[in-house]
This record gives sequence, C-alpha cells and structure tokens, in this order.
Amino acid sequence: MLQDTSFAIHPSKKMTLENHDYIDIGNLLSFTEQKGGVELQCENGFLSVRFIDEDILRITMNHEGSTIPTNSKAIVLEEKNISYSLTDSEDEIVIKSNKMQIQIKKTPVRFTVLDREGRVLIKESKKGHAYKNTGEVICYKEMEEQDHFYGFGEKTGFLNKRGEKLKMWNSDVYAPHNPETDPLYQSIPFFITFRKESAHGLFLDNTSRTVFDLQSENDHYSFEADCGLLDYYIFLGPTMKDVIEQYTRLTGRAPIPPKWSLGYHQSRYSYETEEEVIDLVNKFKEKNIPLDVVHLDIHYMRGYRVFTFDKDRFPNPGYLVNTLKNEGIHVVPIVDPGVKEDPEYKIYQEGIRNDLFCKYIEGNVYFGDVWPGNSAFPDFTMEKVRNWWGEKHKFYTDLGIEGIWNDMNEPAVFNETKTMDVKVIHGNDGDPKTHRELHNLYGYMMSEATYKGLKKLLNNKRPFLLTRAGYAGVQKYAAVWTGDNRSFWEHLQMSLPMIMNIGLSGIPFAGPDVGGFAHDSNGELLSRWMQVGAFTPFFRNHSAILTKRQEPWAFGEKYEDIIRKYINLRYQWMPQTYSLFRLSHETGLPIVRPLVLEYPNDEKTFNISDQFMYGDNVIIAPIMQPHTTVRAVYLPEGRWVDYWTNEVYEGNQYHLVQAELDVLPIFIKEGSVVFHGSTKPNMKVKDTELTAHIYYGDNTSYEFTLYDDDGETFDYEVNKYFKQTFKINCYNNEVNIQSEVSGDFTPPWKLKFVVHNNNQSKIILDGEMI
Ligand code: MIG
Repeated sequence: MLQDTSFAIHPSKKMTLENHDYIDIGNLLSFTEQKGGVELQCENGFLSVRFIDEDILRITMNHEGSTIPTNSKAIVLEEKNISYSLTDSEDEIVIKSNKMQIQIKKTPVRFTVLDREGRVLIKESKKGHAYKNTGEVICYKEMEEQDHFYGFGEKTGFLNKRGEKLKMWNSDVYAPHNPETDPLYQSIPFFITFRKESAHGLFLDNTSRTVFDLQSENDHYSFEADCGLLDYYIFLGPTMKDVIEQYTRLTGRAPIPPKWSLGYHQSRYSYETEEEVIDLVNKFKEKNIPLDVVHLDIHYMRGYRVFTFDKDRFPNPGYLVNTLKNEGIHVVPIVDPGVKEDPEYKIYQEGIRNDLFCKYIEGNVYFGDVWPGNSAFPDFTMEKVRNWWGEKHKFYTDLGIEGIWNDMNEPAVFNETKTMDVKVIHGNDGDPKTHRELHNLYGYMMSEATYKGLKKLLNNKRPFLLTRAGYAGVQKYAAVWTGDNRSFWEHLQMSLPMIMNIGLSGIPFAGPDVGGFAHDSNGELLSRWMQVGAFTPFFRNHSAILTKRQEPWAFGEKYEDIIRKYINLRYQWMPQTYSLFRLSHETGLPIVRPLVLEYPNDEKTFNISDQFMYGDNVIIAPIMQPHTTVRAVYLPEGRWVDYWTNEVYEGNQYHLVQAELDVLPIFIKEGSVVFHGSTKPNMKVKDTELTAHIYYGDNTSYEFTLYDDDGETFDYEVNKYFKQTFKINCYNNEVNIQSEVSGDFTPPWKLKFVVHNNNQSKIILDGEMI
C-alpha cells in the first residue's frame, strides 16, 4: 500500500495550520437559571453550566439551539437537585455549590472552575469554547507546567500522557501496537489532571471521533469532537482517588465478577474441535496446572454464524460444557456482532423480519464483510434489538455456558475504513443519529445487550463478559482485554501503563493477551509475562492462528515449572484479589494501580510505568527484558519486605534487585497484610483455611477489609457477604488487631495469622492473645 511507503510523507501532504475557522462562543448576552445552574445565551450559541452533584459540574455547549441535552447512554448518575448560590456582577457571574465554584467572565465568555477554597481546576483565558460551521466542536483549557495527565483508557505509551495527542475512534488494529498507534479498540474520553499534589478530572461525553491534544501548545490543551455536542463533566477531586470515585459515580462501577473468571484462562485462535478442548483440559490436569476457563474462538461456529456450533467439530457442545463445568472449568465462546447474510439462517431471518439491523436513512440494510462473509449488524442502540440479542443467548446458556467473549465490536469491517459506513443511521432509542456520531458507542451497547441478556437467563448467577471495544462506563458490563498485541518484550512493557491507565479510567477488570497474540512467543518471554499475568486483573493466555503454541508447557519443563508456580500464585493470592474487586465495586478504585495513586506526595512516583501496586500495599516490579536478572526498583516511603526472602528494604530510594528467571520481584509494605488461600485446580474448590500474612513494622498502622461471598450469585447484593475489616497496629513486638465483621455470609474457611519479620511478636486479636 502506498501509505506504507515514503509516499505517506509526500511534500504535497503538508498540512496548513487548522483552527483559524473556529467560531468562538463570543460574549454573554443573557442568562437564565435552571436546575443546578444557568444557561448562558452567548453571541454565537448557548452554554449550559450546572452542578449535577456537589462535586461534579456539567458543561454543555450547543451552538445550534438552547435545548439541554439528554444523558448519554454512559451515564448512570441521576442528576441531583443541587442548590447553589449565584452572584451577578458587571463582568462576571459566580456560581457556587457546597464544594465547587465556577466564575464566568462575560466578555468573551470564559470559565474558571475552582473548589470553594480557591484551588483552580480549569481555567480559560485566550481561548474557550468554539465550533466550526461544519459541526466540529472544540474547547481549550490552560495547562500548567506541573500538570501530569493520566487516564484516557486503552492507550499505548507511558503512564503520563502529557505531550501526547490522543484520538478516540474505536478501531480494530492488527498492525503492531507501536507507541504512535492510536486509536485502539476502546474510547474512554476521560482523564485526570494531577497538579501540585491535587487532582481533578474531565470527561468529554461524546461518542463521535474525539481528539485530546496535550501536545500542540505548551500552555493549553484542547479537546474536540467531529460532531455532536461539546458535553463534558468536571470532577472536583481533590485526590486522584476522589476523582475516580466521582467519575465512576457518574458512569457506573463493575459488578463483583464470578470467582471462576478471576482464575486462569487458556485461549488460542482456535481450539478447533471438541477433542482438542478435551486434550487441552487433560493436559492441564496431568501437568497439575490450575485452569478455570477455556475460550472458544471463531472455529466453533458453523461458517462463522453466531449462535451456532459446527456439528462436525463440536458434535456435543452441551455435553462438553457440562462435563467440564462439573470439574470446575468454564467454556467461554466468542460472539461477534456480524450476522451472516443467509436467508436460511434463523438469526439473519429474525433480524431482517423484525427490522433489527443497522440501516441507511433510505431504509436499506448496511452490509459489511467480516468472518462470515457479507454480514448485517444489529442496531444495539435500540432497546428492542438489545433485548432480542440478549435473549438469543439462551442458545448458549441452555448448553451450560455462563460467559461470553465479544470481539470485532468496534465494529470491525474488512474494508478501507475498517468500520461501518459512517452514514448509517442508528435508531438510538428514538433519537436517531448517524454512525459517525455514535461509532464509539457500538461495542458498549453490544456489551450492555449481552450482559443484561445473560444476567436474565442465568437465574441469579453472575455472568462473565469480555469485550474488545467499549466506551466510558463499559465496566458495568464487561471485562476488557487489550486486543491484538504481539509476542514482543516491548508489548509486555507497554501493557503495564496501559492496564494502569485503563484502571484509572474506571475499568478494573482488564488484561492483555499474556504471552502475546500475534508473532511467536518464547519460553523466557512467556515465563516473565505469566509472572505479571498472575497480578493482572484479567489473566488469559491467548495466541493467534499460525503462531507458535504458547500453552504453559509449550517451551519445555524449565519454563513450565516457572509458569506453574505463577499460576499457582494467582490462586494463592485470590482472597486478596477478590477483596480488591469488592473494593472496586464499591468505590471504582482500580486493583492494579500506578504508584502515584498511593504516593501523590512523592514526585518520583509520577512517571513510573514499569512497576505497579496491587491494592495499596504491594509493589510488583517485573523483569521485562530478555536475558536480564536485575533491575532498579523504586520503593516509596516506609520500609518494604521482599515477599520471597523477607529481606527488608528502606523506602524513599531505588534499589538494584536481583531476579532470576523464576522470580517476580514483589514487595509488601511493612505493617500491612496480605491474605492467602491455597493452590487448587480451579475456583470450584473452596478454601478451608486462609492465612493473613502480616509484615511486622515498628509503629505502623494499617487497615484492610477482607471480603468473601458465595462467588457465583448476586446474593451479595442482599447482604449475603462476609466482610472483616482489620485495623492492625504494630509496636513493641506486639501486633494488635481490631476487627469488625459484617454481612450474612458464613465463609467456609478458618483464618490463621502469620507474622513475618519479627519472630518474637505476639498477636492480639480483638483483645485476645492468639
Ligand atoms: O480479526 O477471532 O482480537 O483475539 O483471536 C481477528 C479471531 C479476529 C481478533 C481478536 C482475537 C481473536 C481473533 N479476532
């Protein structure tokens, strides 16, 4: 292709500077009060400014009319009736909630948003809100020298996005994910600005193509959208954790996943037959490697028709699924959105007869080429389509299936633009809009349809859903994997900041294809990646057709032993992991965290992309280079204990750490605790004993809430859970623990305590020596 040669940088391609034709919103003419704030009539359009909660401000520009927009489908928070005060003076209006304020300069209209004490969150001076005649909208804010930017969902590159230009347009990218490869599959137009140890957030709720430019100017950033309204939210903070809590209060939080989905997943494009699946499972048993899930990629279908099994390859899918399930192994099949154009195929017939597919405004169905050949695409923006699609999953649940993998839902189409014609019109539950305007929502709506459908069908059991594409708020429905990475060390490195930023963007349950999807893996890479995989919230080994196989034993015994050790470790740490998932469900906080989230006063943490925290007290510092057994590790304030050797390290400094191929460097904060269960073949096997590993530290205090429930139903929503909050104080060789239990669930295990790094210590639990 010409674009892949130097033709791509032909002299005629030089762009002239854009932006000259933007129309500024202009001066204020008048304003009216409305629920939570004001609507401003400006020379060139309307701006609405309203508090939808005390710490969340919504700003909307509508250059065409004064209507207040309806909520996008990402939003779950109901607008509260926030009382505010308003002062109107000659050149500005000031509106205050209990926690935030906005100063509105009148000529021209420019905003400054502050907290009640005067901390500036966003500020506009030279430039503010503007649009083009052709429908593009843009907004500028001042950028300060110390600003760091985090979030933006699934992006390549390092943790801090300052100096980047980020695009949101859900895209199927099989080409290698380079630092410049953008956009990818997900669009999460949300970010956190971290400024002088405080934070605030901004979410641009626009599902067309959007661009965040933190690059072109040194003192301003901008965000823009191809079409639709400039509709955005500002979150008060003041900590990064507060921002995440506020953003997920608006867009929703992840349910607690079924426990089996937190175990190890094995996948391959594809395990092609029933025998292959059975052999695979037997191999895991024979080799004593835990396994919770096997994924079925596209080969299981009859001619890639969704909601079918190929009878030659899988003559007895129900028998297969149930036999495996009895042993504790779940089968998760792939489901793509494209429905094969075939008048003898029931799903296609139903879609056509009941008018469920995406169409052009003239009424003809849109067809695109995907795996099954010419295909139609369900219009998931319509409730009747979502219900239909959801109900169709009875085909799978009747076979015993409880988890689904949604792929190609950007939607990906095999054509020049790689997606659906942007002229297609979506019904959008009665408010029709073009695909151009709703593109980034397609995968999200498919996930909603699938998740809700499964939930209805599964009779109080928790479904598991994995999606490739999504939009802000997708965490309510699905886990996310980061698409077609490659078996490159660079992609292992890249996966850390990517998963951390996805986590900061409200999606806790995410992970890359461990071992790498495309290209050929090798024993060393797979071993190192599995070590990290044991601590990524979603843990699946997946690889592409025609690549070298990368099941745990694929590279020989030396590597197999290391891999087994780390899959086992995943299961040992499960009580800790599960407790972190509960926390995320309640607060939105991620499981895998950048160090800056926990140590925002320590400048050295601001840009760390190659280490992460697991919860708030564990640091994982993987080796991510070949033939390397040593690395620098930064440990923040306090003292840290090596998980393997119990060696104590002083914080506030870098250490050179040795790690042979079988060692993943793990450090536990002194004074804190991690909860372990036992290794097991899969999550069906319940723990009978848990161990609280306490890492003694003089004069330390720490708090952690252990969580458990039945692991498979929604009964946790009606009080059937077990929570025990431990407040641990260490002093004078004494570990003093105060605990508080709540919930109606009686766990099947007993708890045991072990104290590390102090062999004379006494433990006092709730006043009694143990
Ligand atoms: O165009 O279903 O990202 O995980 O194995 C390839 C085959 C389609 C892309 C997914 C990958 C999956 C593959 N799919």
